[in-house]
Amino acid sequence: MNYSDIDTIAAFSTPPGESGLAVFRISGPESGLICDKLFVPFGTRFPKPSDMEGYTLAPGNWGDMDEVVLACFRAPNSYTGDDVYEISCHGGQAVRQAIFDSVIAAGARSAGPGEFSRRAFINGKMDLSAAEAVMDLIGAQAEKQAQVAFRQLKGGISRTVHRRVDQLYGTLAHLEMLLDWDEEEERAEDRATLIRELDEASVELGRLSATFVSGRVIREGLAVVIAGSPNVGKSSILNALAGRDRAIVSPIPGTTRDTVEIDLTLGGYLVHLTDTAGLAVDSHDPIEREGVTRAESALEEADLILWVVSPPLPCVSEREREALRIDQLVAQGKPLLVILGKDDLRITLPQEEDLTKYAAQRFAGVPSMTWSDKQEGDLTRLRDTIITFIGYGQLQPDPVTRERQATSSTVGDMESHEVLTHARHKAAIDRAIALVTQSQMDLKNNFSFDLVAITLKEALTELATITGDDVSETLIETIFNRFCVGK
Ligand SMILES: Nc1nc2c(ncn2[C@@H]2O[C@H](COP(=O)(O)OP(=O)(O)OP(=O)(O)O)[C@@H](O)[C@H]2O)c(=O)[nH]1
Ligand SMILES: [Mg+2]
Repeated sequence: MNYSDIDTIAAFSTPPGESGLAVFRISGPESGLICDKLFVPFGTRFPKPSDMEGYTLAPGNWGDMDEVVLACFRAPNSYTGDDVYEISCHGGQAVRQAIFDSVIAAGARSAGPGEFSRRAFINGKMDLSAAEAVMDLIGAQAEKQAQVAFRQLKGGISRTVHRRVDQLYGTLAHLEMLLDWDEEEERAEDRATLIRELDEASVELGRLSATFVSGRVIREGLAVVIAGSPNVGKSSILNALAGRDRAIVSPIPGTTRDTVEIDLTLGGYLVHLTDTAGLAVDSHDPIEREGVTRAESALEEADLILWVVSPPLPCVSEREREALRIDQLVAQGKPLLVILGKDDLRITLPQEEDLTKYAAQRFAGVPSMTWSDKQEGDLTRLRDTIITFIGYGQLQPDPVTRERQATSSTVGDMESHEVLTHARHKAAIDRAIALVTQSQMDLKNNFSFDLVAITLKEALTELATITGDDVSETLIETIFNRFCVGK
């Protein structure tokens, strides 16, 4: 859709349906005149800018409809940067419809998705990465999601990117200065200095790019999949983590036939937890086979696998098959935690059924933990293990990793560093890194400074797409079209 950015737009910012209150927004040069036509003040009309006043909604021949609060935010001190009027009305269907119809009849246009934020961007009230964060904040289900979105909204990513942009402009200025000199005067030290300057920029950009691993998990949530043979206690683990009986638990193997998915928050992080059908071997039941296929595709998508093994141990061929599958997943780079389940039964079992020994032999090197839904403390240990994994990107971070994380830019020290949460930002940074590396190569190969300057300018253009300082209309439309109407 092509928008005009100068007319007056209007939309409800609250979702449809009955509610105590609803909020309607009008933004643009005509917004004050429109409100004058439709609302009768209780007292003096807006004695000061940014005031709120009580009004009666009296849209022409409809008679009085509602008592509302009108808030006026005069340009440029508003969300969009234009004159904005916010109407808090009663949230019933008839009142909402009356407000919408009369405001549109009085000359406003119905706003498209994200059009208020688009105006804020066009009017320089926020940059593109901040506008994207608005939607993240609206969609945030977990505390950490909201925290990173808010930091981005307050310009965290923009400031970090601008620091790198300034650094590259410094190098570009250095290059331009050298360009003005005669060829003969060019010295090897100049090239070496330029390469060194670009090294610093490249390292910092690389560091920022690496934060996407944890940033993506914070924004999108961690996909945790519980898998293993039938009847090992998978659904019981899902229920324990969920804190409610979401999946059916029974002593009959093959109880769970389809995947069961729930969202929960652990330590402020969003986690998408999936329970799967037991990976039964050689089943002839078509429903069971479909369940196994779905379990396998959930494993493909998993960020973390909880593989449950419980007594009694399976037969030898099944053990082999299980160990092989775990090896495959680990070889694919899938983080996997072996859960040695039904640990409360350990004391009743013969020595050869000891799962700890079994795991040490079969799954050597794969992190594991004992578990029972009957032992106090096990749930806390399991929760903490998942939270640690999100924080450190490892199931068992050694002290060195913990120390390193504490001084690097990942979730471990989010307070002092930014994390990238958008694939679009990461892609732009990676392209900028490739161009900076190309510039360094060209300098090493004694290519002309003109050529190096062109490549560096391309890198700067890539970084400018993050903040929206240099961005195509198509990209702007793509981003704002994802917004909801009224924001
Ligand atoms: N003793 C003991 N029994 C458990 C534990 N966890 C689960 N069980 C029992 O083991 C049986 C199977 O549990 P489920 O959670 O349904 O196992 P599942 O792996 O989801 O089984 P399927 O869906 O059939 O693959 C039930 O009778 C549970 O009560 C545990 O920690 N200790
Ligand atoms: Mg189950």
